Amino acid sequence: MADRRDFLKASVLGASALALAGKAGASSITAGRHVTGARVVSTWDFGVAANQAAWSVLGQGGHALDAVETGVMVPEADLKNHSVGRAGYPDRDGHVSLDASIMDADGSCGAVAALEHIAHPIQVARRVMERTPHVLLVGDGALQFALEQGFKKEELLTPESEQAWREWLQTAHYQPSVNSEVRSYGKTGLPGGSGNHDTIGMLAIDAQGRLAGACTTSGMAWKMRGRVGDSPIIGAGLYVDGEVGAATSTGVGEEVIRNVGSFLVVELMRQGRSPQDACREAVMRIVKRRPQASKDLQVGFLAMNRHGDVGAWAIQPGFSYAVCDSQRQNGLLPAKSVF
Ligand code: SD4
Repeated sequence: MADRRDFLKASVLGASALALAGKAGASSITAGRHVTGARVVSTWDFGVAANQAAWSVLGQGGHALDAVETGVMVPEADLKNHSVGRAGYPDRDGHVSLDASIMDADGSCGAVAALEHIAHPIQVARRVMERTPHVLLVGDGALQFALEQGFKKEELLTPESEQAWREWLQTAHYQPSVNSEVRSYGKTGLPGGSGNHDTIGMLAIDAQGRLAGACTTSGMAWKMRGRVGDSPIIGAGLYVDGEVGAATSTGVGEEVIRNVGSFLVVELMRQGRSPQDACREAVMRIVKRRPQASKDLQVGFLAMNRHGDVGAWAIQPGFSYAVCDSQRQNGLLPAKSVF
């Protein structure tokens, strides 16, 4: 497949050159019918560093579930990343409120939503999965559970994020912008927005062929207090079925929830679509339902099937995803898009 050739070339060129390649570059890779090695993929340019952390698990023969948890903790801790974990931009009332989910190949899953004061919500999501009879804990109940589990209560609003919030308060205009992930992190040179949302979704397959996924975010900056996006909603922001594949999403969560996006991508793969084609179809469902609104919003899907093949698609140009396996540690690819 030409896409694979482009990907290999791009891996050599490095992440920034790839980003500049824009829509002309590869947007899916096919590693053959049966991948024998491990692979991890994740959304946006900050996925490169996250993948490397995940690879520290996968490269040692570790479990995909441990890999995705370890990987997404990198942007959760990154003070330059203003919408995942610590230093995330707050809601319109100044509270940093975090959403996260994790899912294993057998359908086990856990999530937290509107969780405050805990720096690594993905770890709490995993505890929900492994130590409770539930799937999703929210708000004060999620915080109470986290504290019972020994997590530290912290102030996550940094001076920089607080200053950005105070500047936003001067107009208090809520308008999610396209690809704000890029400018908020600021490395790729892809077209950006005003920096009010970003999310890491990560999918991995380990050397034993086990799939897992994780997704974590502080959601849309300046959101209403109590707003929950797609990221902690199993089937919307994340879905994994070990017999088929895995999918995750980024962008305006309301549109993803309305279309149960990640579940849809996995079901399309179950019907025989490639990961890229499944992502394209899921994006088109959003565009067809709301053609006018779609012109000004971004949603991107990223998918991996049970063979380790990867694909992505977005409404707008500018969505990138990072790929890491034994051949290449820091590939960053631009996804194809509707517009
Ligand atoms: C949300 N989907 O909370 C997340 C935000 C996001 O890129 O992914 N931004 O709606």
